[in-house]
Amino acid sequence: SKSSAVLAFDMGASSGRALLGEITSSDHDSPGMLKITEIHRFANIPVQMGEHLHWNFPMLLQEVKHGIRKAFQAGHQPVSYAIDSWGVDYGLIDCNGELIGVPYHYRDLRTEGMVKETCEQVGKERLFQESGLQFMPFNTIFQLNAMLKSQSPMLDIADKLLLTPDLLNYYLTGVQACEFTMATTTQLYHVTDGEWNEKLLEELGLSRALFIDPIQPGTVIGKLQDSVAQELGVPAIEAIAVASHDTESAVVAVPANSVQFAYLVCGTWSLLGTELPEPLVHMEVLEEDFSNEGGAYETFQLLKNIMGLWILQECKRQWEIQGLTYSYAELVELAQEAEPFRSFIHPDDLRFMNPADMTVEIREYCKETSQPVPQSTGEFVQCILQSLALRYREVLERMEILTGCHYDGLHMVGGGIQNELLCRYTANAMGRTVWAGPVEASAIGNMLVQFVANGTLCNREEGVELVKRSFPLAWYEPASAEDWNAAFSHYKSITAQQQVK
Ligand code: LFR
Repeated sequence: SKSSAVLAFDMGASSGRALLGEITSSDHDSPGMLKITEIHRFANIPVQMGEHLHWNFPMLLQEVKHGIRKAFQAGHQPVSYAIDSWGVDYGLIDCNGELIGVPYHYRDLRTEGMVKETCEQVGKERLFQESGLQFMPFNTIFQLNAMLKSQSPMLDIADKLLLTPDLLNYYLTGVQACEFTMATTTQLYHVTDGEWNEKLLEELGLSRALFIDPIQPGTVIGKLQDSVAQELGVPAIEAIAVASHDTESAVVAVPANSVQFAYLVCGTWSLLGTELPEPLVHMEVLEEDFSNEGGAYETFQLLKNIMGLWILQECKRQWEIQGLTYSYAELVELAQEAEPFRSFIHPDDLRFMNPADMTVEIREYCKETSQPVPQSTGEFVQCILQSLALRYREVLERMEILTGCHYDGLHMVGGGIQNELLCRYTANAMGRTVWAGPVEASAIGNMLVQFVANGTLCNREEGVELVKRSFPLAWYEPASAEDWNAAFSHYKSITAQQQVK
């Protein structure tokens, strides 16, 4: 027998996908399994327009529409859809309901210097205590302050600010909503008061009216508006607000066996964290520059943004420009042939956030820190993957100090775990087990929240059990402890030269 199907859109910074989720069971006694079917996949390539980097928003909307149409064309009958995406980005809507300008990409350089300037203006400690967030230069607050500082007229005519998933849903349903987990990525949400930070908005000169009161994951936003349903030739299915921040959707799908678990959501970014019932906003957390992001089901996620596989993606793109095309499998193979522990980078040095040429940036870094400069492709990949694994260990150990918990191992989820060498290195670097899976964690977490919302699942816990039954985990046991411990000391002595926490 088949239960209702749902459609999940997971919008990543380099690609987006639509997956259909159905819970199937062969008979009444055996518990159901979650079956996921890929409906649609598309590249998400940002566009440099003049001085600024933007998302190709109309294209993204078109791809989502296309995904909905394709699901029905393939004979599926999803009862609802939901969208999750990267955090912080937004579109501004005018009083006629139209989009003002082209949404900016969070890597656009207009936020340069804005963390410092904003902190001077409103106070750094206070900003942390109220928002609970790590100071990432692209947080919505800094993007908006950059617009204010450049006297962008767009804010003058803006009626509402809609974060990416809400912006897409608006064009599909006609409803303007604000989903809670995304709201907490703005740094304008007061995480302990549980509402928009009115005082802060006022001090910055942002209108409170721009911000819609958040709704919780699991809330029905509305239905596909008639014009859209007609355009696509599909029924007017429901739109659900899930944990629409992709990281939070991924956490819902972590197949953990206890309440206290450590995870690494591994995609373009690496988010290393743990789930807590309350935000942790004391000074050591500020010191260590961790985030408390709002999660689904009244959780908070204490986590740290680590630059992640972006560094490798950018090298790969650079090599392609130079006419050298490699698959990720080939890159990993080349890495394994290269000498290990030769040179390290600090992945979170801001120079790696959006350099013109990542390979040049890595070379420069190694030169400046008096290390051997990577020459071959394999040496670059080796340097990136080993540095990431060591960084994960460092962040995990700091997190243990902050929470006072010990974590036996690390759950790795997301597309990045397809890089088995990274998983293995991570286990080795930490000296702990890595449980890898599922790959499509964000889409699966998205589906689970839809299934709980429509009553197919009783609660999140049932969803987690479903994930455990349906997706086998890959185990990585640590090895070569001595080499990796020595490498960790070496990594720390190199990276201590930067001021990055
Ligand atoms: C991961 C992610 C991170 C966020 C970054 C930028 O995809 O959502 O959580 O900090 O993208 O929005």
